[in-house]
This record gives sequence, C-alpha cells and structure tokens, in this order.
Amino acid sequence: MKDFIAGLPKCELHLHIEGTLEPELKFELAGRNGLELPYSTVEEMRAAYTFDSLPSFLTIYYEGMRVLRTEPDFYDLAMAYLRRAAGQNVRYVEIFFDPQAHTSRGVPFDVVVRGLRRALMDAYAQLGVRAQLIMCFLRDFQAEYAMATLLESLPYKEWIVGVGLDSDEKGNPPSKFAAVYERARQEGYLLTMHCDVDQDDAIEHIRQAVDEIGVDRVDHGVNLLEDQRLVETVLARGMGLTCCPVSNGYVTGSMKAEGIRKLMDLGVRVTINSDDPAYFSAYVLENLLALQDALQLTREEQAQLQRNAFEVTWLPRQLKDAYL
Ligand code: ES4
Ligand code: ZN
Repeated sequence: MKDFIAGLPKCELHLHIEGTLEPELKFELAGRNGLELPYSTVEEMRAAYTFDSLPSFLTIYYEGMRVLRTEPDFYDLAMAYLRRAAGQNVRYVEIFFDPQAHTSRGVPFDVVVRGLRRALMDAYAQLGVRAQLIMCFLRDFQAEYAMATLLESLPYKEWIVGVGLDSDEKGNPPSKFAAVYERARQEGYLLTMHCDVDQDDAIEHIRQAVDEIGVDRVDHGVNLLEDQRLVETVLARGMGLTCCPVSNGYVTGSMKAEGIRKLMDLGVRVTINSDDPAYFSAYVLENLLALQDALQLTREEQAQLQRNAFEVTWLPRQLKDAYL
C-alpha cells in the first residue's frame, strides 16, 4: 500500500512556502545574509521545534523566516520545496505565501513575488511540476494592511491565482476581512481562507467564510461536520477542503482522522496536504501515510483523495482534465 500511495500522481493545495524552510537552508541563508541564529547546529534548531498550539508554532515560524531577504533567497526556498515535491510525485501545487511577514520587516513585495515566480517557472521547465501562487493575508494584522497588500499585488495579478487568510485565528474572524475579500473577488482572484481545526467559533468561522464571503475553498475546515446545513452547501457547490492531518496533530493534539473519514464518506472533496512540512517533519507523502495508518483506506479511496485535489485546483478546466 505504501508503494501504491508513493506512486500516485499527487496534488498539494495547502502549503505555506515559508513553512518549507528546512534548518539546513536556514543556516545557509543566515550565512549568506550575515545574520546570527540562536542555534549552533541543525539538530539544536530541530530540537527547538516543539509546539503544542498554533501560537507556539507561529512564533517559531515567523522567527525562522527572518533569514529570507533577497530575491535569490525566495527562489532557493521555493526551488528546494519543488524539488522535494517532485521527488514525491507531486505534479501540481498551489503555494501559499505570506507577503506581510516580509514587507512588515522591510523586504519589498516585489522581491518576494519575483523570487517565487522565477522558481515556479524553472521548476516547471526542469522538473515538470506545475505550480501557482496564492497570496495569504495575516489575520492578526489590521484589515487595512491586508487591503494595502491586496492593492500592492495588483501589478502582479497574472502571477497570483488567488488569496487566502492565515496566522492566528483567535479573535480574527472571516468577517474582519469581508471588504478585502470583496475587492479581491472583483479583481479576479479566487478565494480561500483558513478555518482551523477546533478554533473557538470554528463552525461560525466556516459559516462566515462559506455563506458571507463565498469562498471557493476552505483550508482545514474539518469542523464543517458540526453543521449539517453547511455540509449540504459545501456538497452542492462541490467545494474542496484542504486538510492537513500531521499539522492538526501538532496544533490540536489530534490528526482528526475520523473527521476526515466522515467527510470523505459524505462525498465532500477532501484533500490531504502538508501545511508546513519543514516544521511538522512531514511532506505530503508522509501525511498520506499517517492518514493511511489511522484509517486503513482502500486504494480506491487513496486515489479519490488525489482526484478530489485535482478537481478543486484553480487550474483552467482543460489543464485540470489533463491530470484527472
Ligand atoms: C500556519 Cl499551521 C498554520 N496555521 C495558521 N497559519 C499558518 N501559517 C503558516 N502555517
Ligand atoms: Zn495552513
């Protein structure tokens, strides 16, 4: 079964590029940029990756990405991830990036997006992995900063397929970003947002995202099960959920495998993704294998997870069909 899963052509739709920064590259970039790190070895750095909640993870995540400064840094980051993804038979990926995590510390938007874009072009030419970018707003910053970031992105619209919303969800509901999302839709962006597992108000956040904002997908979203009417809406619209079992394990103490199973049985387009693989020590294959251990899925069910993912990609229909 392991070989079968490894051999499946894969699609990843919930992947933060800053969460793919492995300790080895962190040291290399720190050296290149003349920065000191609070660790002296890769092992020491990895040992410090102990999180038991979203805030404890986010602290280390934002701290770690300070080594990213220049266009080649962003290129190298994305290229390293895309190489690993190609090695796991990932054929298509939608990559989140957090521009405000960089612009807020003085790195220009242009540097971030050009470095990532160049890696995407080279990865397609050299590795055959296709990818698109999704720009995430940080929900613990003001909505006005998200709006300013949206406006700053407009000259690069052809390079960015959609927008998302991430970072600390507590006290930062979807409704806070209603105007930003409305404008993003007008500009032609597709829409997704995190509705993290077991957040306070998780089901209310999903309701706002689906009913009020009208997102095209939901990131995580396993709490959808709590509301039968919302399940019906998601089914009727054929919406995808981008679940991340290993990440859930770190952040909530449970992979939520049973919830994922129920959603699959209801016919919801569940997809399995890695979220922040360098920090959670699991790329997409390891996520699929962890879920397999928990649920003993059939080959058909494992294949269905990948069909779900390709089906809910933000690719034109014709390209989608080529993968299905
Ligand atoms: C994230 Cl695990 C998680 N949750 C919320 N926002 C994030 N950004 C990167 N990883
Ligand atoms: Zn995420």
